[in-house]
Amino acid sequence: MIDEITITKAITSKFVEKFLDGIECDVAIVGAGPSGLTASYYLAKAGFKVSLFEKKLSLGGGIWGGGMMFNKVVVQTPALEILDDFGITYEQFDENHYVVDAIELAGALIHRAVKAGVKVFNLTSVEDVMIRDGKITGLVINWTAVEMSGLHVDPMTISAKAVVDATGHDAIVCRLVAKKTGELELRGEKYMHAEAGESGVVENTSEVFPGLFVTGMAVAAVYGLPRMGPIFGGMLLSGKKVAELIAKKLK
Ligand code: 48F
Repeated sequence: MIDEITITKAITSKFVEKFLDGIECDVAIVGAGPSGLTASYYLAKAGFKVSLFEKKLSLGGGIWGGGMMFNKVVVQTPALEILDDFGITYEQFDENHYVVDAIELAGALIHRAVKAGVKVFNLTSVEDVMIRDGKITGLVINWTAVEMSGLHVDPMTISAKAVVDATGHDAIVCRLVAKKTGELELRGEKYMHAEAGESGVVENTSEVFPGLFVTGMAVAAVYGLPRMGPIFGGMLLSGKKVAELIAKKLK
């Protein structure tokens, strides 16, 4: 027999169990676009406890719409090994450009991240950071619905040994740290130049403040790099690189 109250109890208890476990993590990732999802997967696979916070209902960030709503994206040769790790299909267009279905890319990144053990909290906005002795020690979170409706409800906190800003063009976490500490400067994303943007994002993926790492388009916002449009290899490579940097630091 199916019972409505059992359904309510099952959802509530299992969500609270997940939330309680996710409150104290090794790595807190903010933003579930291509870079955040990739980073979360490699970190969870390496055995770290990862909580991923996404303000929207669905994960995937800027993947779904491809280029100008044509739901295909381009990936360059060096990132093919990441597509292989995720079991994502690609089609060669010329010697360095490969085409990936945006829906398969988003779906596979999400699926593999969750299967690797990443705890995903969607509908959750990061609105501030916690700092102790000059180092980021956690995040301040609230339901996106609270923020959207302008309700006067206090947020709550989670702790992490490392935090990743994967919030894309807005670089929200870096922006907060810059504003509140005066110890970080955001140069702002520049004009379109796909080649320079792609390599620059990967090269500059780094720890920008003690305990705070940056990946994906947020790197361009911090370091003043060009944008690159619907080519996604740099996002995947940056996500993998930030996972490696954090793994090295935490181990
Ligand atoms: O924008 P997004 O996809 O970031 P990304 O991983 O990838 C960029 C590409 O999609 C594309 C591009 C590639 O050439 O230019 O734009 O750098 O994903 C960022 C995610 O962060 C979420 C946001 O909803 C999106 O899904 N996000 C932003 N602010 C917050 C947040 C916040 N305060 N709290 C939680 N999530």
